[in-house]
Amino acid sequence: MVNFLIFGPPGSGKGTQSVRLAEKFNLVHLSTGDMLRAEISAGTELGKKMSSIMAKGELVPDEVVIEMIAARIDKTKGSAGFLFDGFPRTVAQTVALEKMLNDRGMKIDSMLVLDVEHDELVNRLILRAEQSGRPDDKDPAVIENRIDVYRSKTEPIIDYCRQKGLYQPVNGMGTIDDIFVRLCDQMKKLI
Ligand code: B4P
Repeated sequence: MVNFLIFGPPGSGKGTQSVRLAEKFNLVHLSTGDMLRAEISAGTELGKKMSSIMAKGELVPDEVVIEMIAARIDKTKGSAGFLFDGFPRTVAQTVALEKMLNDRGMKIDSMLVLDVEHDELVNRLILRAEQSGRPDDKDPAVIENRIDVYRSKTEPIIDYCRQKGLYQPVNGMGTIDDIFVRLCDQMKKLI
């Protein structure tokens, strides 16, 4: 099992690239953003509680996403590995993920960090808003808040992972195809 984190600010291409990478390397793609949006679409109690937090661009509580991921890890035993997309987003989530994996005889093998300029992030999300109808993409103030939340709460994970030798920066500027090739080159070193 080889387990990757795909990491970067909102709009950096995590979700876009994860779909392709999971297919190429036969990994299980786990996106907490997708799982939360599925709860909202299904109109569950959890979805109702989380939708206003997400619409403001804030992070949902750690225990909610940790529980979701734990349930999915146990359902998908025996795969080639996991590709965690948008999770972890806090150091507490990272520690919880490490424990979850360690308890099951696994570990985080690599953290791929997409590096993208601020203006490009905003442009991509504004463009996506036209097609996705996602409330957190529609309002420029919410986009800025998501980027601020990333810098203050999520980015500290980079230092945590760097100390463990897991950090692998990847240039996230350019076409989707070019970035895919860069990510594949990094991943092939481990798979
Ligand atoms: P996510 O679903 O993770 O969404 P995101 O950060 O906006 O990035 P995403 O992966 O979807 O977009 P991508 O960069 O691929 O999170 C949404 C919300 O859920 C969070 O704000 C939070 O409230 C909550 N949440 C999720 N996980 C959580 C957790 N663990 N803890 C707490 N809360 C959590 O792509 C963006 C756009 O750019 C797309 O339209 C794409 O087509 C385009 N694009 C990508 N690459 C491009 C390129 N190279 N060139 C041009 N366009 C490109």
